[in-house]
Amino acid sequence: MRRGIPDAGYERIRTSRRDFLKAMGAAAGYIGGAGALHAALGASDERRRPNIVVILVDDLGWGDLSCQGAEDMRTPHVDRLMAAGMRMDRFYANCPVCSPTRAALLTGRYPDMVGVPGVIRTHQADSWGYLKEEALLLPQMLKRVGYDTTIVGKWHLGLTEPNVPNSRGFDHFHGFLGDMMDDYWNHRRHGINYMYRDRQRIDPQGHATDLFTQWACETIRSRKDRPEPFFLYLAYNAPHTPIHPPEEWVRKVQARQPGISDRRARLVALIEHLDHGIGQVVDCLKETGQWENTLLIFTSDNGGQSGVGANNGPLRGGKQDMWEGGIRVPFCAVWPGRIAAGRRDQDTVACTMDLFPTVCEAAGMSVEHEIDGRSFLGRLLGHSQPWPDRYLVWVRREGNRRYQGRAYYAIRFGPWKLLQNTPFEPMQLYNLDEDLAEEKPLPTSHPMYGRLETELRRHINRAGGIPWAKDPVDIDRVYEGI
Ligand SMILES: [Ca+2]
Repeated sequence: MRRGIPDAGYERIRTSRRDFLKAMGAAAGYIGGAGALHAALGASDERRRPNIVVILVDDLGWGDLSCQGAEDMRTPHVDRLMAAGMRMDRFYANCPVCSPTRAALLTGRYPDMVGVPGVIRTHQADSWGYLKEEALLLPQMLKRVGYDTTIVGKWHLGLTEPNVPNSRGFDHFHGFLGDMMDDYWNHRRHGINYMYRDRQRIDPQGHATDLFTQWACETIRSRKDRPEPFFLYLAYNAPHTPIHPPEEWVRKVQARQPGISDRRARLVALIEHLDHGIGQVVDCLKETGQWENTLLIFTSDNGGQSGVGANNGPLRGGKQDMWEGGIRVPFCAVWPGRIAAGRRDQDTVACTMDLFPTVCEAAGMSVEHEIDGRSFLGRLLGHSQPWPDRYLVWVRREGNRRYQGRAYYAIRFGPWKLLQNTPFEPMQLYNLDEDLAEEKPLPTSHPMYGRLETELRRHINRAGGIPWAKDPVDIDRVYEGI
């Protein structure tokens, strides 16, 4: 067992070198995976394509679930999901902050390859991304094979046309456009109401987590008995700051956990309340008879924010950092009858952008255009899918005093990881297999230092052709009225 990562009760899935070579031998058989699955689905029987539910939570740290080792927390519903399918221990968000990871999820590209290396915000002077208008989004792909597509919750990929959900492939949008809410109850950001139902501004009453749960359940119920499959992207804003749990949930945590700090109790309560909502969504899928034909994916967009009491387990750092605590996130995929329950993968290094081709393959489609992600559906289904090491790059551009509008990076290959946490510090090399906590930097003379540096430069050069700001920028142009 890797240090600090609980694994009781789970089958451990390891790939030895021999297994890997054997799998490579079988690769030709696997490469037809999408086609084979498509044939199995039956091109003429759209009803057999699975519903797809992606639950993306916001700033949930590696250790902030009871099944991930949080002893002061009870998250029975997500714990059950983790046990009901395949859980992955080496799953990464594509960025240590929100917008870029969301861009990677919906495009299958590195965030800076689609213009979103940093957070998109209301004020252009502090906005570090503009989603490339030509980028093909996951809901657009799924619509090609008949999916009904819905986003509930946080969009965070643009505030103006054409970068709003209904113009980028979602049939239905029920949620908010912005980067965060300053208040979970009134849902405003900088005093602006970004809550919409499709293109209509709304002003609902209630806690944001409850609203998104309710809207997700309404979507699921309304899809019952419909012939076409649905894609539901449920992007909760919890447990992102501000830490605004319903007070009764705080009291419940304080009664159960004597001695817990107020700060931690509030975060635990916000997460437990989120867990409760996810349980309702799963119940809704089951009650409407759609659970058996649903691929459900659960993950977080970046690590937990240390300053508000988040727990990133044995990992160093948190949100905003390129340390493991900033980018390594909980992950599971559940698909009754297709993904065996109780499996735990401790080897496959995958990330958010891999979900694009994985979901497309599960829907029986192949991806013909250029993407950076790689489907791991074969691994989820228990096939001997080869998984050669690859260079994985993380980027974030940010504008406050610490970052000055510049980008900082990490790159990983096999166990080797080169990273920096601001644009102004030297890159540091670690071997994650031997030093998961990233406490023992290796010398710059190490051969992997130069190799990773070179590959990172190649990536930066490649992404250099993609603008991350719209030119000319009209900073007064807002979503309303377009
Ligand atoms: Ca986030």
